[in-house]
This record gives sequence, structure tokens and C-alpha cells, in this order.
Amino acid sequence: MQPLVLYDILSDLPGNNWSPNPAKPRFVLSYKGLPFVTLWVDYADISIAMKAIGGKSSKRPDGSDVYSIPVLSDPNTGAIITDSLEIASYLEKTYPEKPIFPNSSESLIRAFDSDHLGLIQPTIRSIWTRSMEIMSPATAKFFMEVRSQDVPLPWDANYDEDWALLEKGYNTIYEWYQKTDGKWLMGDTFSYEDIIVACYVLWYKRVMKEEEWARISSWNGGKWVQVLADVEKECKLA
Ligand SMILES: N[C@@H](CCC(=O)N[C@@H](CS)C(=O)NCC(=O)O)C(=O)O
Repeated sequence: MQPLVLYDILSDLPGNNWSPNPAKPRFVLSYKGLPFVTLWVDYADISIAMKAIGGKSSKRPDGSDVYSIPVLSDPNTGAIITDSLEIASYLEKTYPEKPIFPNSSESLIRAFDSDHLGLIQPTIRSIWTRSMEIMSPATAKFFMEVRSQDVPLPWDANYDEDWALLEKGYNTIYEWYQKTDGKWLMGDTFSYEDIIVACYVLWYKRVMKEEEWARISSWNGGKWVQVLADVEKECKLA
């Protein structure tokens, strides 16, 4: 089997990785035990690089084309897949061993993906502010220019209201975890839902200031540090 190729986003951090969307396919590939290599792309070059390999485009609010990461290229089948959820779906269909959508749960997990993002999206300007700090100045400038089309400036990582909203969002996710008997959102059955939750927590751990990460780590009795550790272990990334 030839290694699959995952396109992820470069940063100044040791080991590069930070962004939650490419983290999700990295966790899935590792969980399923599939061989893969990662190609790191600067955020400012994503559109040029993904257009060149045949990634799918969508539109920015100003009507211009945007190509996004993650993209997965599978030399075993010739497939080039854009979007973390579509990549998860492709990997599940093509490599069904070690399911991430157990018991025909893909449609429910698609709904979960959107509900989960809906809890984080209102606070995203603060997390984006921290994410810009791990990019080169030119890339951070590009990031702010393009992403401010989605969330108008000013952004700041200290907005009390963002922190209150983020904590409220995690209280909701905590309630979801409390409804099950096992350690996963589906009880004793591991699924892509837990990967989604862990990859966002990993983002905070990677980009936030030490005291901000300590604050998140204290929420819900340390639940989020535990979920991240459990998912990393399950996916053989720890
Ligand atoms: N829904 C997509 C979102 C992907 C996305 O927003 N990717 C960002 C980086 S995390 C991107 O590539 N942006 C390119 C740009 O804004 O130029 C997914 O889950 O893969």
C-alpha cells in the first residue's frame, strides 16, 4: 500500500501542527493504522497549492475562490478529497476496518459536527488572534485579511464575552458526555465525535498562552485535558 498524503498547515511551533481541521484526518489516519505522509503548506499559499493538485474550491464572502486545507490525496485510488468531514467519510468507506462512524452513525455524526462547531464559532476571533501569533508576520497579515471577511475586525484574545461563551459551549459538550456511561460520546464505543472534540482542544493547547490553556484545563473538572489524552492514546498519537 502506498502512503496517503495529508496536506496540513505550517506554523512556527515545533512539529508544525495546530489547526483543528487537518488534525481530524491525521487522527483518523493514525487510528485506522494507515500509512501517510504530511505535506506542510503556508496558510498564505493554500489556495495556490491546493488548486495545483486539484482540490475543491468554495467562495469567500467577497465572491473570490478559496481552496482549503485539509486535503487528502490517496495514490492507491487516485482520490483527492477536500474538507475534513468528507475525508473522514472517504476513509471510512475506502478503509472500513476500525470504524469511526460505528453502527451507521455517519448522518448523526454529520449533525454533531455542525452543532459542535456552532458552540465554538461565536468565540473564534479570540482563538484566531492566538493562531496568528504562531504564523510569520506576512502570513498572519494574510490570515487576518481573508478571515475578517467571515468575522469582522477587531479581533482580540481577551474578550471576556468570548471566554464566557466558550466556557458555556464546553458546559454543553460536558452535558453531552454526562449522558453516556462510558468515556466516549457513544458510551464505550469510540467514534469520530470524540476526534472532533479532541482536535479543537488540541488547537487551544497549541496556540493559547499558558494561563489561557490552564483556564481551559480547569473547566469541567479537567474533562478536556482527559478527552484529549484519551483520544490521542486511542489514535496512537500519544
Ligand atoms: N469545513 C472545512 C474547513 C477548512 C478550512 O476552513 N480550512 C482553512 C484552514 S483551517 C483554510 O484552508 N483556509 C484557506 C484560506 O482561508 O485561504 C474542513 O472541515 O475541512
